[in-house]
Amino acid sequence: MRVVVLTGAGISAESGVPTFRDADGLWEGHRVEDVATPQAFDADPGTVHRFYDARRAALAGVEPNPAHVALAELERALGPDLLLVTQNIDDLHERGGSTAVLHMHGRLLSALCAECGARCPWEGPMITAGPCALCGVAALRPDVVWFGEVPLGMDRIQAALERAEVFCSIGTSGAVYPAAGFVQYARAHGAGTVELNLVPSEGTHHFADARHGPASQLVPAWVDEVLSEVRA
Ligand code: BJW
Repeated sequence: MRVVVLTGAGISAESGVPTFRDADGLWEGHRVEDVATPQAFDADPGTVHRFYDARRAALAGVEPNPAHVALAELERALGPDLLLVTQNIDDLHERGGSTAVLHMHGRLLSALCAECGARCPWEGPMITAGPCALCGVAALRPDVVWFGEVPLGMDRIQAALERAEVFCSIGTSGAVYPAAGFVQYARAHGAGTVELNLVPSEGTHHFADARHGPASQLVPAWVDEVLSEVRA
């Protein structure tokens, strides 16, 4: 069975990672729309670095939850027939056992040189970063996709959505495009669609099947259903 899974901040919420648009979603009084733009970074790089440095440091205190672990089990069963796309920049899918995660909005543990485009693994604060090791220019920034920038891996995602038999969206509000449009695209190409979210998302009416509750319960149950179908 060919499956595309899209995850958002809600899958990491029970691990202790705050979401963006729930009650605790503000960071020091800023909405994500105010700090996650190239314009915000150009105007005040210190504030934007502190936002990402704090989130990178917080990774050390969180662990994957049963939803991440269940998706790793799905990967072991389906192999290349699963495309796991996450909007999250944390590494909880990998720590839960997934090995082939497409991070469409980038990763906290990577730095991007705005001058030459080089990427390098990154741990610790970036606010004090020196110059890029490749081009020597002091232009390192978080390797994440801000509003107005093009998400990563779009060709691969689009191709997988066109071939998918099942599209499952987990823990995302459906407020941010292009991810919010995946359900309609997959459905138009014949996929069954399922939403697993704490509450109905903005796009809940586009899903053939919408289940509401905590990801730590809904995801393992859904994975068990898929696995019994695959193994039948
Ligand atoms: C639980 C739970 C539990 C809680 N269990 N569930 C006008 C109309 C349409 C589009 C646009 C427009 N104007 C501009 C645009 C485009 C723009 C956009 O979408 N803007 C919107 C504001 C409308 N998009 C872009 O600019 C994107 N680029 C683009 O479109 O390029 C053009 C292009 C596309 C394709 C091909 C070629 C060209 C880029 C978007 C980048 C978004 N970046 C961020 C920051 C990334 C780095 C970082 O993490 O800091 O990505 S913003 C932020 O939002 C982050 C997230 O990945 C993203 C989505 O958030 P998410 O994951 O949905 O979190 P929440 O908090 O919103 O929702 C959590 C959900 O979980 C809630 O529903 C809870 O109920 C639930 N939940 N606990 C299950 N225990």
